[in-house]
Amino acid sequence: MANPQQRKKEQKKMQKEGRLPPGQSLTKKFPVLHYGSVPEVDLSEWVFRIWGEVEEERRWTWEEFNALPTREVKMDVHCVTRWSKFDTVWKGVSVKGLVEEGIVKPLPSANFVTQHAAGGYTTNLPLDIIMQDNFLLATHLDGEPITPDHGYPLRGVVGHMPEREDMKTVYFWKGAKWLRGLEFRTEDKKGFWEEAGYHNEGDVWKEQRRA
Ligand SMILES: Nc1nc2c(c(=O)[nH]1)N[C@H]1C(S)=C(S)[C@@H](COP(=O)(O)O)O[C@H]1N2
Ligand SMILES: [Mo]
Repeated sequence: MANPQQRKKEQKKMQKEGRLPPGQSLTKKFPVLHYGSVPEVDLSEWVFRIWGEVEEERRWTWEEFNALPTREVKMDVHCVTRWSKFDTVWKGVSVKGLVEEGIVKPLPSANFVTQHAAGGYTTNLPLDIIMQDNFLLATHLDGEPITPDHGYPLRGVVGHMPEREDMKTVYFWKGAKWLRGLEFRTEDKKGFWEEAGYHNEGDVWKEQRRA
């Protein structure tokens, strides 16, 4: 386990490199945070859906989902409760990739996307952010399937890619664990924590924690 001195040293390094957002501190652990309990999953009944403002609705079984093209993305994830975890490597399906390959076709009327999770959790983002390289429908973290606590078998993930100043980075709550579908929408609709008073946009660098 990391000793406190080592943690401080690494935090300083990240700060120097401009990778530590305001009000955050580095953790070597991976805290578990969610409302409610960890849902049971039966992969034989699992279905992932994309619906709403798209040319055609999509549905994939677990097997079909795993046949979609995947990407690996290294990111720093920043939780609104002030911990940051650096250089996490996620593998999964990119929405940008699905759109580029013509597998999903958003209508011109699509402006926002709501992630829907098992158990009713939702979170909302502009389509622009869902289409960035730092948003992934992730099945794996650091080479291993995501654990049940962290969203098995699939979660939304959004984080900071240090070399990519062009992309907006939002807090980690904007990635739904136990993700079951994406709803493309014309109008924005606040999700679970956004309704509870978290900032609707949640930009990490602007410290948009609460509304
Ligand atoms: N389904 C679901 N996803 C969720 C949440 C939740 O309550 N339910 N909480 C969010 C919050 S507030 C955070 S900080 C992150 C935490 O992810 P972790 O437990 O993997 O660290 O998950 C987000 N995704
Ligand atoms: Mo959170």
